[in-house]
Amino acid sequence: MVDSVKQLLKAAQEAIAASTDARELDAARVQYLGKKGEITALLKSLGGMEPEERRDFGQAVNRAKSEVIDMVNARRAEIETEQMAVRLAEERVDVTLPGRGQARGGVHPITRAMQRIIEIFGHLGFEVATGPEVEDDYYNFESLNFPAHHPARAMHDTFYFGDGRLLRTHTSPVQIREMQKQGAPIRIIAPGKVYRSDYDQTHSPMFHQVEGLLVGEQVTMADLKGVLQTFVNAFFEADLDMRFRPSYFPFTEPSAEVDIAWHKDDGSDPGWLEILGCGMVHPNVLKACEVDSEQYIGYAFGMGVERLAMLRYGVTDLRQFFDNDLQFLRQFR
Ligand code: 2NM
Repeated sequence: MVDSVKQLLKAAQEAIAASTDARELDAARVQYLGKKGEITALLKSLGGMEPEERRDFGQAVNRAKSEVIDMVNARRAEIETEQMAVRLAEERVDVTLPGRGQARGGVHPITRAMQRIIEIFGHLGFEVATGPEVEDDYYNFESLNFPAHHPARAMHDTFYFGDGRLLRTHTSPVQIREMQKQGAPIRIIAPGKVYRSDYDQTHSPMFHQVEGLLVGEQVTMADLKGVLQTFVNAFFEADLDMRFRPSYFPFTEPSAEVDIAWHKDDGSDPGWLEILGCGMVHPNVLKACEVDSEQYIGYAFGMGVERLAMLRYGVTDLRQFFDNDLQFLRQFR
């Protein structure tokens, strides 16, 4: 009888040794030790034996059972070690290999120009204000003293959503919102994306603007000119001649366009180049923001970032800023 246990033990040992992964090993374990396993069946049969026989046989079966348990555990540890060795070999990393050349990215020239502008005005005490790109007629036009059917609205080539909303054509709405919030005095710039339905060598339907606004007591156009001269010299890192030329904007009175004396690289005669617009904030704009236009006076200005970046970096087609041609962009790294 005990011989049969030995045979069973031998068969179990072979099955366990033959198992090559956790699943096969578990199948072998279930075959011998499971609820309906062969050793379990022998243990169940003890109940029907004579006491004499039962003692020896019981000891043999119990010993066999603990041996099989030990064998399963030992084999499980072996399998785990084998599998770990395989994984380590497969996932081996050669730390001596040279790295793949990772190209260094760079900041887009428009972003860089924008950061420069923000930094320069930051030194002059201007805080950055931002606001929504989707606006309505009130903030984009009406509060800025655009008469209802004034041609200046058409000049802006506005994108309308058809439900009263529109894409802002300038960042002035940000200044209105900020002035309504903060009141006067105030000194802010509003950088951001603006949208006009226009597309050629010098126009893109989305472009970037920085507008500035200062409102205080006894502010003059000379203050405005001084700030803009300082800005222009800092931005172009040069001592540039600058002039105000009379112009018209609904939101400023008087209004001016600012030209700088520009020497082209080709050696031709210097000429005047328009780079921004400005003026003294129209009293109606202050009134829309509930700022007392008797006590307060302000100046404002606005510039196109692409235009300034073109001049600063010698780019001749504004569309290059939006093509994302890496050969073009790498020049600014
Ligand atoms: C320009 C030219 C002149 C301007 C006006 C305002 C506001 F909101 F305060 F009325 N912000 N920016 C302004 C004035 C913008 O861009 C050519």
